[in-house]
Amino acid sequence: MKAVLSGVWIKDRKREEIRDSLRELGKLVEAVGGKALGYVIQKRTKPDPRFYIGEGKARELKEIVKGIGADAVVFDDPLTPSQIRNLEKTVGVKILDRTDLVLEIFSARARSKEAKLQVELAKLTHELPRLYGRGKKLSRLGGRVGTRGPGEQEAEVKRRTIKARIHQIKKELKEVRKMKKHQRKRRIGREKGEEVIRVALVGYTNAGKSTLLQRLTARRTLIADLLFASLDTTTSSRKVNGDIKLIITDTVGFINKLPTELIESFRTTLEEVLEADIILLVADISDDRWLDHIHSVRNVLTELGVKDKPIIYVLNKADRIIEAESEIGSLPHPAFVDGPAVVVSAHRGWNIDSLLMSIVKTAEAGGILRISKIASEQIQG
Ligand SMILES: Nc1nc2c(ncn2[C@@H]2O[C@H](COP(=O)(O)OP(=O)(O)OP(=O)(O)O)[C@@H](O)[C@H]2O)c(=O)[nH]1
Ligand SMILES: [Mg+2]
Repeated sequence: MKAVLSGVWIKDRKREEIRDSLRELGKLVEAVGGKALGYVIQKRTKPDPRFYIGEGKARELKEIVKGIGADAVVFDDPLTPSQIRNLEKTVGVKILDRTDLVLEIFSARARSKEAKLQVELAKLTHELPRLYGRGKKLSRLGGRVGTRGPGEQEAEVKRRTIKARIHQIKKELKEVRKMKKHQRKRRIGREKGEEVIRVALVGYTNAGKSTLLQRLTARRTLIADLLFASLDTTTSSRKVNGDIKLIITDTVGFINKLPTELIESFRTTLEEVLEADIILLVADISDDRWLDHIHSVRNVLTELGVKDKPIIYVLNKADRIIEAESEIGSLPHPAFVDGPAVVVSAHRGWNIDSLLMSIVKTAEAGGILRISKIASEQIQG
């Protein structure tokens, strides 16, 4: 795919915001094996309901696409089915949006049965409303207004097939999920009287969550300089302060404008975040946008229903901004995060002890240790 990136610049957004969002979109294009050739942005007060960008701009886009030999245009925001149709007709190449790309990447990366099912579910959920649009359009070929043309019948059959498949996937997911929960319990069973802290690693994709899990527990999972390397949750454990057991779960990464279809499909996976006592929100501080990434992760957490859970901000990849571990102490404390923050390098193993201390302290302050002790006493009794 050789793509032109496109979007609208709504007045109240900052120039850098648009630029960085497009840069990220370019990375998504690369992640599906394509190449971003350039971009076309239009300043507008609001998107055009029929073409998203203006109709005139769409015609201009056609010339640009022809001129530079692109075979697709990728929009930075979700398009409606009719906008896609209108744009495809006018511009003459494949029209995609951010959601399509993210779904494509997830689809290519899914390995486990659970991940595959979840991605399929998200794709079908994404496809369904588009079929409605298509059905309406095709039905016009079928004859008079109000009759059901052959196009609409065909779309109706397809819709029914998709709905049945969605139902089936949800059932299968429930089964897979039950099994996984059982396995997890067996693998990381709590011994009698043991104190436990359950920690979930969440964060923007590529922030270093899997690297941190490996650093903390020596558990190997896929670590890669890729968007969305991990789609499955991985849980592993270690001891801290002698005999407190830390159970740590690595999860799928987030991105700005994460498609709601995906959040919905991965909800069960992400439920492990809801079960956790403490959230470690991992961010890559060598990335200019790390604060925005934290905000967008916070938004997804809210969407998932996570609230009143202690969050520790883990500011990772410190080795990219300072020379040595000893310089961490002289970094200014980030006053703009609303919780304890620990600067680390998961890669180099810097400041990991402070992170562990912060976890124990947060657990003590939140009464988490005491509660799990009572729980285990009840188990004993
Ligand atoms: N320099 C440096 N690189 C790091 C550090 N932590 C992780 N990385 C690199 O960043 C990239 C992403 O790391 P992962 O651990 O796979 O990131 P992730 O958050 O699990 O990403 P997803 O699974 O895609 O959400 C890899 O190339 C890592 O080697 C760090 O502390 N310093
Ligand atoms: Mg990962």
